[in-house]
Amino acid sequence: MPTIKRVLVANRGEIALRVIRACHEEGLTAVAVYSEADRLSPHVRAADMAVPIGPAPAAESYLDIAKLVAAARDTQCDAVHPGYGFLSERAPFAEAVVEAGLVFIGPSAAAIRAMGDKIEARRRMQQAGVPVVPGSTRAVADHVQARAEAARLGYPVLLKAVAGGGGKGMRLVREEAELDSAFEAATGEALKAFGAGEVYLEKYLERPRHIEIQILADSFGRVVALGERECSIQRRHQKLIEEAPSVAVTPPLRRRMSESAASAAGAVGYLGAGTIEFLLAPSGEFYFLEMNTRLQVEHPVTELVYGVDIVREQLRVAMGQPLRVHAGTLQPRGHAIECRITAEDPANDFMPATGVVQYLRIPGGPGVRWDGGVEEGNEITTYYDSLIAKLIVWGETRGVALERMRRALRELAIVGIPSSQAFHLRVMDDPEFQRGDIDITYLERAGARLLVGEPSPELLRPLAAVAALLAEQAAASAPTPPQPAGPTVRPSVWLATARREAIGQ
Ligand code: MV4
Repeated sequence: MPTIKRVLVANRGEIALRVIRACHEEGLTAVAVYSEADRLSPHVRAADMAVPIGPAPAAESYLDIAKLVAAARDTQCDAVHPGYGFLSERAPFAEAVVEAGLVFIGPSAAAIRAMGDKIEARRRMQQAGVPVVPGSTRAVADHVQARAEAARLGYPVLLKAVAGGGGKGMRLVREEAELDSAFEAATGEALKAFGAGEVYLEKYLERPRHIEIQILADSFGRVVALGERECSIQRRHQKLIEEAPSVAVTPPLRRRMSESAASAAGAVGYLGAGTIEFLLAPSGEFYFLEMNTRLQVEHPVTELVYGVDIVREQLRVAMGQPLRVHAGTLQPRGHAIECRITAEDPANDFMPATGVVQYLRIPGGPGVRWDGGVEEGNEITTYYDSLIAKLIVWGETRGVALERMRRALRELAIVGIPSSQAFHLRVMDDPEFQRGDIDITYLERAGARLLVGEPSPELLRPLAAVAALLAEQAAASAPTPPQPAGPTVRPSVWLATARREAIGQ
């Protein structure tokens, strides 16, 4: 049984902090790594030790396998947690960690590899009795093969990269006339993105939901499914809002999808936390899409409705301990919603924004969870993704959760950088979202009505500044209240803004 006392957290931001917290609750020490851009990040201070791993560009820091393995060795770590993104689904990283005599907190390199090859994954799933979308069993080598395969499946078809995932190298083909150029485009994009140009074909499903099943597997051969997450609200293959459970999944459907997901995990000898993505067609049929062999961004909604700490279970499994969850007793309780608060400007086509977080008011109160990795004074740069935090709420019903999310979104204040906050509020207010009437085309279709009426910062700044000045004047003319002992109160950001504006700077 592997003894683990110290874990290297090979990641940054909110997920590094999330993993460090789990380590501490499990009685383990945690070692952070950080690039030059992340010197002042909360995850660095939360850890028991922190190792600098190089310059800001990820290729020279968070993606450098040799540096991460060396950091783990130098600090006498026993295990490495990869988080999500970066090296989390790179088989060579899992191999390098194991070769260095450390535990990789995740599945085997072989399982990562099998699921990374989309045709191999489809083959294995079919063998395990998991429904897959009708499609090719081999890569299509040229236009001739592509035409024959598309004719067999019937249009519309999707060209997908064999090494793909995340929508890269994917092309929708509605009729034969479009096939040749789509084949060229998909091949070129796949080659550029993955260094492998092979593509294959699938029948295109119209307006499905994206539903995924969380699984956990231990080294005693037990696989447990923790129900579904509804992840249909996406933009350019970036999820923005996730919830659990899905309004479209009935208990019998949940049972069938969970059984499929558990077979899928069993088929590759899976270990730890993983996710099976499905497309749920309007007909009610579901199809395997891909397996994510890592912890996912949206794992907290599952944690809240199942009362399970997925990261602590990952750590336990890696230590050779049995899962603490039992398939027979699992029932979703209530409803959870997650909004990804990103430094992106919805009014400007969701362009990633950069800048310093000058002021941050974090929502709280009953049923509210904030998984963040940024604090006041931190700079959001273009080196990494634009996630500021995940705001997650729980309620007894979907309606209560929705109201709670609105309340929490109103409590949130972020000054210094544009964010998706107001956009999320508009989604919460949208009747279609409220009815649960969503599929993967929701954001595209709802786009315009979700974007209207955003007050511009140019309008808000002087208004806020005037409000701050008036408040200061009111305070000055009021009788002086007794001053509490303790640190001096910091001047308001708005007051500073007002003074700056007043002197024309
Ligand atoms: C599909 C599909 C429809 N039919 N496959 C997008 C990313 C990659 N994981 C697979 N994707 C899709 N595959 C078939 N046969 C539609 C998508 C898709 C999608 C899937 C999930 C969530 C959002 C999406 C947005 C566009 C397309």
